[in-house]
Amino acid sequence: THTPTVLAFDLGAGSGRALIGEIEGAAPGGSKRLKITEIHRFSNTPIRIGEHLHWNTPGLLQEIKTGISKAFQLGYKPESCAIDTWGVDFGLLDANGELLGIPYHYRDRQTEGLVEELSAKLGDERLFAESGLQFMPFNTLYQLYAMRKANSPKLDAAKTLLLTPDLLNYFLTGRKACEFTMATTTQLYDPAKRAWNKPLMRELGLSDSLFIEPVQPGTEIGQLTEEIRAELGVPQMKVIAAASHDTESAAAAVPASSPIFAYLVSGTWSLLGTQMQEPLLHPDVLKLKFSNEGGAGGTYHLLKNIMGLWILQECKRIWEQRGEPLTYPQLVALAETEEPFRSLIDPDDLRFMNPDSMPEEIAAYCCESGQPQPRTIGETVRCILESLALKYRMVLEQAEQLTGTVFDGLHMVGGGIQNELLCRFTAGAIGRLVWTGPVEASAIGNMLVQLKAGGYLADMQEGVELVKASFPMSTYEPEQQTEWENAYARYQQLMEVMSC
Ligand code: LFR
Repeated sequence: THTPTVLAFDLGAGSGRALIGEIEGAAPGGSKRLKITEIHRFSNTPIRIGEHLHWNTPGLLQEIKTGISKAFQLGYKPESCAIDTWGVDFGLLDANGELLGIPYHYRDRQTEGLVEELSAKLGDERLFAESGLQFMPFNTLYQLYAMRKANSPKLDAAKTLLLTPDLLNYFLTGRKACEFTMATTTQLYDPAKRAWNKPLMRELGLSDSLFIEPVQPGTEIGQLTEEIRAELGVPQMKVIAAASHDTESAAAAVPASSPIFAYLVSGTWSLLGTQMQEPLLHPDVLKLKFSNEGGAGGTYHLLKNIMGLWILQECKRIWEQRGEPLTYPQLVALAETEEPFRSLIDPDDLRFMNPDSMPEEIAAYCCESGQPQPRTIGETVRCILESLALKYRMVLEQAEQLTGTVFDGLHMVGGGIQNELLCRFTAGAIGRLVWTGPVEASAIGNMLVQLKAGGYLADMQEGVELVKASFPMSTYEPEQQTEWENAYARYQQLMEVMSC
């Protein structure tokens, strides 16, 4: 029998992976299951060149090629492949269709101060009404404005802007496209008008013809070019636009049992949100700093970026440099035996975006807010994980306030759920159930869009049912409710004091 097979590339800020997805039991009467197999994994390390931080874009393309070769060498026959990545970043193409320069990394410091500058120039209400987004300093808007202010010759020469997944798809197929979910992360796409915000581009001295008309997830972009097939020795394969923003791929794979649910995509970032049918452009969304991002299957997602495990990843890197190379399980084990709620931070304080030394930055925050500074690695990790969990509660309650919904629990998906202490803390902090799984949500959501495009799923809801039938979910019950309630009261006070 025919086994529908697809290949998904999921690129995160720290690593990328290629996974094969197969629908087993697809024969009539069989109970269908999605089987996923990781065939390639690689690290994704930003590169500092001079003053700027860049992505290793050619290196990523090379890894994608390796993934394609491996798929066929291993005997799989994927009908299609698709790529999802982090949001906002892009490459610029010149008039000959060649890449201009090396794409910037969203943590590059070129956009420092620009959120304030554009808010003063254009007003928060307008910026929000025309984008529906929380003003994150790395949004495409601010990156392009930074290049404009620097009189970037690359920007002058640019004819087309392609967001990262579209750029990689272009390298594979020779076809330029713009996928919708990524377009909505730029802060240059107007969700009410469902069109690019060309007046704003012109007002900021940006060309209004850089961006291509968006296409929906599931659109076929093209086939592998002849050159790539010859280079890799592989047959024809379709390249499909996934819900190519990783967060939206992950959200599409949340095994929720009702259409209204709250989720947390946990990785380098923590994205906490809920699926909607329309963007919510109410002024309170601006006030509470939530975003409306386009999703798969015609959905919109109301969500908030929380700094996430980045803070722990950075501490780990610094401790390694200082001769303390600990694994995540070791770090978590140290945190587990430390005194609870000794010191707390706001993970979303911008000082944590890209500091030179994360542990020192945490200590400085604690000192400035009149709390004891973490003295040991264990104390620091405990502070990070408890603070994240408390922040999740705050944001979950804000999402409820904005949508007028009460959520009975929180679905956590993504690599971060392997940190069981964080899942336990989250259940404690929110005082409700936490369901975890699947870990590979982004890759799975990527596959679902391909399988739907291939005609193997009627709609995305059928995809969610497939996820439920295929991957186990764990449940965490809330513990130590009095302690968490007290900590949350303290946390709210801290947020108030530190935001003055
Ligand atoms: C998560 C993510 C977030 C986006 C951030 C930067 O991987 O895609 O959704 O805000 O990365 O692009």
